[in-house]
Amino acid sequence: MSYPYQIRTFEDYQKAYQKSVENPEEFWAEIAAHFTWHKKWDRVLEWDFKGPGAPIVKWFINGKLNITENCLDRHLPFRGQQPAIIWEPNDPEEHYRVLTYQQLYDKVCQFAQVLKNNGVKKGDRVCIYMGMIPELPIAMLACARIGAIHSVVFGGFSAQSIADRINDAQCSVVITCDGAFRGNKDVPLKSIVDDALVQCPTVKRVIVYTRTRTPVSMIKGRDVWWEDELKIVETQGNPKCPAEVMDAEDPLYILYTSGSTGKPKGVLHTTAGYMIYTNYTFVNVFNYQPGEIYFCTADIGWVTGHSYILYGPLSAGATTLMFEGIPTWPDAGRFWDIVGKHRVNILYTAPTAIRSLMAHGLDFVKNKKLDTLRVLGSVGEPINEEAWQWFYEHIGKKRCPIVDTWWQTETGGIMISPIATVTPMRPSYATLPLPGVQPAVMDEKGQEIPTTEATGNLCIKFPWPGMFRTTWGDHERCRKTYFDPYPGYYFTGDGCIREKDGYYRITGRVDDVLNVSGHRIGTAEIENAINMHSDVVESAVVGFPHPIKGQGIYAFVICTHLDDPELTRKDILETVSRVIGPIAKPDKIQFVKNLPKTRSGKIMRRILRKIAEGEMENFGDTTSLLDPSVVEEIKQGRLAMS
Ligand code: 6R9
Repeated sequence: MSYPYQIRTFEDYQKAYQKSVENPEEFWAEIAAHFTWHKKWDRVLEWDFKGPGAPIVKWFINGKLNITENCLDRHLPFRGQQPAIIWEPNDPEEHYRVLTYQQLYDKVCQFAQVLKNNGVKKGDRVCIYMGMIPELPIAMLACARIGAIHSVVFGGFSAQSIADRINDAQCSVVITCDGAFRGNKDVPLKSIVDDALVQCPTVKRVIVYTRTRTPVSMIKGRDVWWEDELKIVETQGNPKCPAEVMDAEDPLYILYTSGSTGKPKGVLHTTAGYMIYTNYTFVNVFNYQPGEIYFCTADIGWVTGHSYILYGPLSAGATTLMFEGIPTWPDAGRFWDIVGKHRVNILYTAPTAIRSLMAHGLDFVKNKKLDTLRVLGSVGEPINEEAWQWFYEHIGKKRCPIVDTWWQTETGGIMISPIATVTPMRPSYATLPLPGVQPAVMDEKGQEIPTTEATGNLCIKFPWPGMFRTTWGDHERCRKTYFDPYPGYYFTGDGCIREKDGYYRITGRVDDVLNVSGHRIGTAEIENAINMHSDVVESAVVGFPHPIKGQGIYAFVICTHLDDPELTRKDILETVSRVIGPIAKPDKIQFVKNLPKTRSGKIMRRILRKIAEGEMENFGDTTSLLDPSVVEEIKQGRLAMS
């Protein structure tokens, strides 16, 4: 298969873009025609960003299909023997695994049958909490095969976070492993699930895959082994598992993400639009050529893994490499060893990883076989110029274009990005919108800025097929969060600058969402967790610039008593770890007596942000402060810390 809709020149891009704006329905229908459908759609698009039921977004109305037939079955006749997934284990001494399209298909069908045997039906929600092993995508695809909705929870989240997500989606089944290897650590996934399930009455079945041989307790009537269940399917004679025929708008998955309020939102993606959009953007942004080895270093627990380890690449018949471990183990040369070992052509990673590897020095890059690399990509946060240059020079050897891809869990796929080999690059710019994407930059009054040159908040004014449809169980919240701030527009939560030539530079979140090592975490979520500690009266969390993580977490905390600050600090970190997960642990905790509040009782985070940055002047307008002496006190405390 080659890709008839692959953009090869800048002129191609301009033409495609123009058509996607002038005639979006025809534009997407032509692309959709290259997929496998049980029944063609009646109409391409129905939408409303503004009315009382907004958002309403439906693509390929009444079209019928199954995404796994597009990711697996349709590739079998001519690339059944081609690797679909190459899996590199945590420990480089352990043998890697290769699953051809045929093998992946067989395993997905088999496990889909396991799910059926365990009572899973179309529309049921299945929580998946696993490490980065091939059984994770197998479990996801098996869900999609039978029409169940997967909800993958990142392996770094705590029992409490899992429980919240399971309860919000009312999952009936959990798929997990005994444990996961990450660097020199062994994370006891099953026992974390056990802790979570104490609070989850809807879960009737837990399927456990053996990875680490960590001892686990299996609860009779609830827990079963993946391997035993497969044997049952074999004794049933491995019945064929036909794909459930799904409506274009049937839900595919829920993925929880942080916003500015305390409770994570279940972002819902549906079937056809998501598939077509991830495929189109994968093929174009990375300029993927059939047979190439593509390596995305993300964890499948985040949207990048969903769209660009799994659905985008597999729907395109690509070879996707997944890595179980971490970039710095056994040493900081691991990514480059993997590139050499598997002859990787396209590498998609995150600025935080680049900065961390950069800090380890060039010795880890020396003598690595990087000559197969052709395209590099970055995602998750703005890539600073220094990291960009290092990546370009030392990894890409100035031969490989870098695609700085801006997008979000909600957008489903890449939105603003260079197209590799096509769009002229500019460090720290995500450059131009992809075909189908119509950005708008808003001013302080909430109006769209008409000129090309613009600075303001980034919105999107027309639907694209990959966009989310709602937040699970709470459509109202979806409207309030994303569509109320600028009526008629989807609000991204990001700020941006648009230059004279139309190039976009994304400047980061304008709401109370932090981006820590590329992970989205709401300040309110962290505050809620800190406040659970029995000695804590109140807390305020802000971000501060961090050389490796991009943003670090700074917490200002008021305690009832503070006999041993060091001990309390450790206890608070432990609390946050338990409530959310280690990724949300504050880098700095400053104990304070008061927080700077306005007369109306709002915390003035702007001032706290400055103090966290170490900036002690220029607080701007402070006239609404109730008690200015509070700021003075916090400043003194901050100076005493550093
Ligand atoms: C895909 C993903 C989304 C937030 C987004 C923005 C930031 C992502 C970026 C970027 C600048 C880029 N972000 N890519 N900022 N340049 N290339 O990361 O999804 O976890 O939902 O995060 O990440 O702030 O709003 P998600």
